[in-house]
Amino acid sequence: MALQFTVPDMACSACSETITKAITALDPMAKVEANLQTKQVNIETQVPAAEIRQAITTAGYTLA
Ligand SMILES: [Cu+2]
Repeated sequence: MALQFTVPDMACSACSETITKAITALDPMAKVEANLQTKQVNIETQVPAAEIRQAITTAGYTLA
């Protein structure tokens, strides 16, 4: 399942790293692409969107 989220407070590569790790902690097989310019995070995962959202929020980021 391909998910796409916008994370406006993802400002630098440390942010995208943190977000990527939060997602891969849930699903080690997940493919995560975070774009700092567009603030978009594209995720290919089997984990339900609600859980991915939760992980990003718990990591300290806000979803648009
Ligand atoms: Cu940052």
